[in-house]
Amino acid sequence: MGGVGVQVAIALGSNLGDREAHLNQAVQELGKILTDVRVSTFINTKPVDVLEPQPDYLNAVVVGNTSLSARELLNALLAIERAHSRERKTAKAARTLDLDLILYGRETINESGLEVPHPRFRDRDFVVGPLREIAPEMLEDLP
Ligand code: PH2
Ligand code: MG
Ligand code: MG
Repeated sequence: MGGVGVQVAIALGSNLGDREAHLNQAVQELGKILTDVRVSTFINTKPVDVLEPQPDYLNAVVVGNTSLSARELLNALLAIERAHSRERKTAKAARTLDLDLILYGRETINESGLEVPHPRFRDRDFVVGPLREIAPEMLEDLP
């Protein structure tokens, strides 16, 4: 760990446009708000739990430390999504870039739009796999 602030895990996903460019740019942008950044391998995954046929996703996880509050971090993630022309027409629709806050230290937060640990991440191999690759210790002793 080391560094200042709280260690956080963020899941990245893209299944529209140049998926790799979206993820690479998101990693760069996350580098401005996190220190001690670790980036997983980018993995191609079949869509899970979606409502209509969709292209495959490119998924990854980024871990780092931040001095932002959870709400400030969430707002920063939403701003990065918007900068990638993310549209929110329907839930779970295909998207250029999805940035989900998975873990904020060991805190449990249940506020509108802000739930950590992310309520479904343990069932999502495309999050657990990359997180285990770069920060297996974060998967231990979770709330
Ligand atoms: N995200 C979803 C729904 N389904 N499936 C995969 N493979 N990857 C994702 O990132 C993903 C998904 C909603 O955010
Ligand atoms: Mg998501
Ligand atoms: Mg999301």
